[in-house]
Amino acid sequence: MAEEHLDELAELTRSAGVEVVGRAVQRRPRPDARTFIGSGKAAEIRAAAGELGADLIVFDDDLSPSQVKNLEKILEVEVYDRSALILEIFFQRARTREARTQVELAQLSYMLPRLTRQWTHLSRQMGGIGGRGGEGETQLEVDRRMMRKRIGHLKRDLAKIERTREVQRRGREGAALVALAGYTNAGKSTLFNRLTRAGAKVEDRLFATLDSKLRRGSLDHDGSVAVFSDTVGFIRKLPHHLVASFKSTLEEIAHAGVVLHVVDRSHAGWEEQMDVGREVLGDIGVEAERILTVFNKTDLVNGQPRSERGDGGPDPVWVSALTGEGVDGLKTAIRGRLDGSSR
Ligand SMILES: Nc1nc2c(ncn2[C@@H]2O[C@H](COP(=O)(O)OP(=O)(O)OP(=O)(O)O)[C@@H](O)[C@H]2O)c(=O)[nH]1
Ligand SMILES: [Mg+2]
Repeated sequence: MAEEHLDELAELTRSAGVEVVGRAVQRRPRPDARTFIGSGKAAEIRAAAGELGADLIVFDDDLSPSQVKNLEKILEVEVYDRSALILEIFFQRARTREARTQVELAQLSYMLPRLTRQWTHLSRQMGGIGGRGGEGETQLEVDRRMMRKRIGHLKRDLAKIERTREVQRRGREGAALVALAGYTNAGKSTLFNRLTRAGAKVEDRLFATLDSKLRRGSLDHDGSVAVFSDTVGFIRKLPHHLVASFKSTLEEIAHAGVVLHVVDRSHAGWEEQMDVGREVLGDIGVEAERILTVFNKTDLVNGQPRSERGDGGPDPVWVSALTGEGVDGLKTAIRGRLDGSSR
């Protein structure tokens, strides 16, 4: 399990544009309060990092602000935890105003208790906001005050964007909404393009999609259509600041009549990824009856019985978004669900 999780962390790191040169695993009954991994292991990693010329060390678990500080002192390189890395990827990817606002809000909330460290792109964004405060206020207090002010501002902005979204949603009433959801890199955008002929960006890297996209697609030859939505993917231990900030984006999924839960069936960790998907869907209020499980990338799966059942739920639909195999059957299944539901 640890190795699989580190494989994913390596993928995340590469997705942030950083080359991976080594990895290390520490097993201990409980984390060390000061350094998380213990000072012996830290010394070991410092030596390895020196040899490999590493200038960044990423931890798969979340670290407390003081653990990051202590580790950076011992390791003498920059230390990121999992949340910081994911936030960095989101920052790099955010394009629309909504996504940028959501990411900045999540980052500032993450940063607030950690104000002792620098985050270069943050200082760039924060430039020009606020100003020096009252007498006797330390730079740190000024920074904190500026941040809180900025957080308040971003929250108001987001609320405005959400109201616009709500209006758009009402304007769309009538057409059935089918949301694609699931683990990052499962193939949601590829399937979305198949279903709608849209040109959503498809990439073999994590979190290629951040913004939601809506597009009409036909469900059969006699003109029945649905509106499909493609949106941000899920991941194990998604930072809660991000979940809070992306609430409105995720609500797009919560409003759907049918949710296609896309699972990369060729992935070694597909079962865990499917569990994460179900958990997130449950958290945002999607009942099991609205979920249609889609096993994707079946062109990469050999010799599996196509009728294999999930864990007692209705049969998953097997497709290959890449080759198009099974997509007609999926459309039939979607129609069946939409006809069966009261919407
Ligand atoms: N072999 C195979 N590859 C696929 C299939 N579907 C998607 N892929 C590949 O999987 C990678 C990820 O596809 P995306 O559609 O970007 O995945 P996504 O779920 O939208 O990912 P994020 O937006 O990053 O969460 C790409 O390299 C696709 O070409 C499939 O059915 N078979
Ligand atoms: Mg995508």
